Amino acid sequence: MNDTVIQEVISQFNFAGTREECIPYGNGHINDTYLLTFRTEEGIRRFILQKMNKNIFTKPVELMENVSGVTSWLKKKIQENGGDETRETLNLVASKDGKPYYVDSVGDYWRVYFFIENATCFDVVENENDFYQSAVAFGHFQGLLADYPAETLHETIVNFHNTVDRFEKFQAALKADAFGRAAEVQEEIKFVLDREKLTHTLCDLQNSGRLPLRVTHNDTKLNNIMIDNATGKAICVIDLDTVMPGLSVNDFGDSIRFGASTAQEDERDLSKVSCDLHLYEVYVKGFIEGCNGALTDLELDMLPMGAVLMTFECGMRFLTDYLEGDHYFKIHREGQNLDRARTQFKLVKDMEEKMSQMKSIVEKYKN
Ligand code: ADP
Ligand code: GN1
Ligand code: MG
Repeated sequence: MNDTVIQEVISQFNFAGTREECIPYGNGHINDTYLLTFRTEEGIRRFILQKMNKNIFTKPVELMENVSGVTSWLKKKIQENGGDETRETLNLVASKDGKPYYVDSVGDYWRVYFFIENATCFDVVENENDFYQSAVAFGHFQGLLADYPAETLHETIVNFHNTVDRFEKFQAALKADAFGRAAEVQEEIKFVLDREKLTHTLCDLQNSGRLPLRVTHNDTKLNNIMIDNATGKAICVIDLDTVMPGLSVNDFGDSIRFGASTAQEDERDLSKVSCDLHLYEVYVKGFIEGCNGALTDLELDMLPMGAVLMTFECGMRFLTDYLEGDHYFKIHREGQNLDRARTQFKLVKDMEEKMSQMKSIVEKYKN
């Protein structure tokens, strides 16, 4: 990143001390994230500096209204519950003009969060307790936001988890085949086209009102949770860009897609990729506990479907992006989005085979 721009941005926030470094940080696929370090008289102070992806988040001001609203709400709830609001929610640093963001001279939007110290984000489950903790935290997160005035939330990405719409976008990308890549991925394309009917399952239940709309996170990857290094507890849910009204089963499903997989999201050796039913069970237990009785019977019954559909949808999104020349998800090597799509489809296939076991596991924790 151009250091002049970084200088400009940093000068627009009130940081104490002298800047030590500003380095790219984390494994997010969307925003440009930096770790920003200052040396002050009291010691080292760290911050997360993020350039928001304005191609994806086309209304950054509204997005930041959501983030400010949700973090203020969570702060109040955490204080009421006797928690530590400096670590249990993201805390924004206001810019010099009092806004929760700064627009630089080329029109990019930046924000700063206090760095949550002594906590870790995991890209794979190293310890099943971390996964269990993340389940409780994501379930609990929904509970804390259950009475949030949902009508004040902006839809930051329209149709974000509308799987039917995602399917239509996939078909459009396939038809255009702008990069001439369709011919080499016929097997993956067939995998998607064969499952058109599946894409309607949750959307139909949502449209008929049988599944309730809740305030959900919508991007519940394990690496969007911070685990306290000392206690092993999930302390903070991060990456709030997609908090919007949505389905609880999708929040559940996206966590399974990422965390119950036996391999990384972009693993090339597909023999390593499957859905680990033990990890699935660990998450089911934690999520149901974290939701604390809030889920309806139908939501509980649809949890396994949420896992299949979120995985399928994500695979379809990776494949769409591959066909469109990788403009959405960041890639670090050629073919990475195709590799990501392949792992997701392998997982879908595996989950389809394990569906009856996945249902029985939910039954076990239902009451
Ligand atoms: P993206 O939308 O690109 O995934 P995230 O907001 O998830 O961006 O941030 C990327 C990574 O930066 C996270 O996975 C986490 O490792 C780190 N991170 C983000 N916010 C904080 C924070 N307040 N304190 C410590 N680390 C953070
Ligand atoms: C993106 O922002 P990040 O890396 O946590 C994406 C999710 C996908 C995920 C796949 C706003 O999440 O929807 O499931 O990549 N976020 C957005 O890893 O599109
Ligand atoms: Mg993230």
